[in-house]
Amino acid sequence: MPANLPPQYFEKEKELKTAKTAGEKITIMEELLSLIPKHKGTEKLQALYKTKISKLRSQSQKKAALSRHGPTFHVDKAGAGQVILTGLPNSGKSSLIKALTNANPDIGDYPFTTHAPSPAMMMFENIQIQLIDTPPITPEYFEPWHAELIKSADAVLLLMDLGSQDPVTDLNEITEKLKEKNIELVPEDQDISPEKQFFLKRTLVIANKTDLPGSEVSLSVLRSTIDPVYNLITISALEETELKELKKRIFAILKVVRVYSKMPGKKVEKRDPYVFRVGDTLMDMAKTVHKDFSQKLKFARIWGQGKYQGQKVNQEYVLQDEDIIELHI
Ligand SMILES: Nc1nc2c(ncn2[C@@H]2O[C@H](COP(=O)(O)OP(=O)(O)OP(=O)(O)O)[C@@H](O)[C@H]2O)c(=O)[nH]1
Ligand SMILES: [Mg+2]
Repeated sequence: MPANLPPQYFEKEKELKTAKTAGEKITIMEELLSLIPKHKGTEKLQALYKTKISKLRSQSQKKAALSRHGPTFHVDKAGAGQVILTGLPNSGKSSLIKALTNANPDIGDYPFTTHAPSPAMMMFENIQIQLIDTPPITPEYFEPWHAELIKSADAVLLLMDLGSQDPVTDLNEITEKLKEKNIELVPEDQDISPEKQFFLKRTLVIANKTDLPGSEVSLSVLRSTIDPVYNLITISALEETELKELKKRIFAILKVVRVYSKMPGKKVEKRDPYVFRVGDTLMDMAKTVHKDFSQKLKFARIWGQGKYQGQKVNQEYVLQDEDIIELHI
């Protein structure tokens, strides 16, 4: 079957020949992947790029681990989702990490207090979500590895400093730098097709430092620019206000559901849920619980959402947050 590659593909392919760093190569290959039409005739080509990208990623990771000074290029995912904190210097990224997790990052009123990415786990009810603290993005400084890290994350928290005189210019500076690397921030409820997942990033915009005198002025300027598209969240990382609401929004932006598996006749254990993507079905769950279940599943009973009390559901049933499910084989 012919591949039918579009002209933009061949243009982009030329860039690959001149790319120098692993980060540049990965970015170009991700773009090439998004330009390849998805059908049987291109499966081999898609697989080729995916293999090359994963090889380059693991090589870069090893290199970063060997270099004493180089920051880590890639952070292995952990927990129910990976969320990256982004912002200008001093916007309060590390302060927020400190407030939301058990991590104890360096915090300072000078730029680049944080100089390497650093993951930390945030507890949300009965699951853990991985947050990544990062160095700031500035008009002069935005390394390819940093863009890569954002592209592979599941969502972004963009920190805005309400102590700033001009938060709109701050916002533009960040979005311009991201755009240079083909990253576009999008609102939290936007659906993203798999081909675009590296380039469109669901984002919560967080206005930090509400405790500062005069912060209301910056806040109203910022609101007039981005509300209601982004439904701005206002917090003080220092005084730890509004963090409960923020945590809920972080969970929601990941678009995942928690599901509890229950043995017939036994009580449900709610400590350690399975985590699935919104839209996943009972069959996805059966495959995860045990490989045999996908073949042998006869039916399931469900409790949850205030409307199910042990009713039977079939394989296509779409899982909902906090469902309790009893699989019968
Ligand atoms: N008043 C006030 N100050 C804050 C708040 N959050 C952070 N700060 C202060 O802002 C300064 C920068 O905080 P950091 O958390 O280091 O900021 P950062 O974004 O991690 O900075 P870089 O690592 O340089 O990018 C520190 O002096 C913090 O104490 C807040 O909610 N209110
Ligand atoms: Mg920091």
